[in-house]
Amino acid sequence: VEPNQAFVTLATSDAYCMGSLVVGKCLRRHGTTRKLVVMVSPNISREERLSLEDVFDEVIVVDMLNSRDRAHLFWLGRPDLGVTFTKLHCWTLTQYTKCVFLDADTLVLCNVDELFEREELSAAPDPGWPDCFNSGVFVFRPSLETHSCLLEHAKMCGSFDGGDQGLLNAFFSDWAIKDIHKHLPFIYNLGANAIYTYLPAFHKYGHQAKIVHFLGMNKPWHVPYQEHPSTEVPQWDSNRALEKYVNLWWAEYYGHTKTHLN
Ligand code: UPG
Repeated sequence: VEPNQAFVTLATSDAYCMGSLVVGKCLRRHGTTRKLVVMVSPNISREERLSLEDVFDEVIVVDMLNSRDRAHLFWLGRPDLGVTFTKLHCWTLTQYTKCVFLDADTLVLCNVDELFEREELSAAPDPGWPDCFNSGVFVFRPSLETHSCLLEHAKMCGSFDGGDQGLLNAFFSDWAIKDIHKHLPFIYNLGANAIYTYLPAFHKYGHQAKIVHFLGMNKPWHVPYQEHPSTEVPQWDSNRALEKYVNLWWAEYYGHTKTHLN
């Protein structure tokens, strides 16, 4: 057990709490030896908070930060994502020396503790613009100094997408070219949309996936749970491939998955 290292996630609404709960449950099920931390905003319900306390070592209440950057969020097509600035608070968790941040809409498929061998700021390429990293999965070192530099940067320059990802890419701006060790393989942050955009690659490499990320508007908690999904997934059907992960997400949510390590 590594008491100085933690996985960290974030939820600012009850819907995203469902996602965070699944992140915590799948990390536990796959036998992580690291601490589990969830940052929540003060508005989440008592029920959601109690279920998070069952799974996480720490449930930390943080202030909601919002970029309120309507113009850039408009280009992103996601007016709701200004609150992702709240993610920046993860740098204040200085009771840990190294952490891995996971968005609430990620699903961990196996033990990924080896991510702690990486340095700040390690992340996988964003499927939409691979010279930017996707900020749904990243390795970082908590530091109050970095935290205040990030807030200062946000104040001075804003974010080119209105959310945390634009800000973090501008701040850690040499990520694309400086150090290949800081490029996590795509299998640590398999954007669900990549299944549609490069289906042959998904067929070749998809079985190696370690973390699936349901980025974009459609989240697994918006999709009804199929108690008895068909097990046959036709090779050519990207919808069905995605359905398999959505069902696994619900199985984690309800605790229907096997508890032994695999
Ligand atoms: N989040 C909340 N409440 C919200 C919105 C977001 O808690 O109302 C948290 C949550 O942990 C979520 C994360 O912020 O998973 C990112 O938001 P999400 O809606 O999942 O964004 P994505 O669709 O994944 O979009 C991308 C990146 C993401 C980045 C975001 C904004 O994948 O990592 O935060 O763009 O730059």
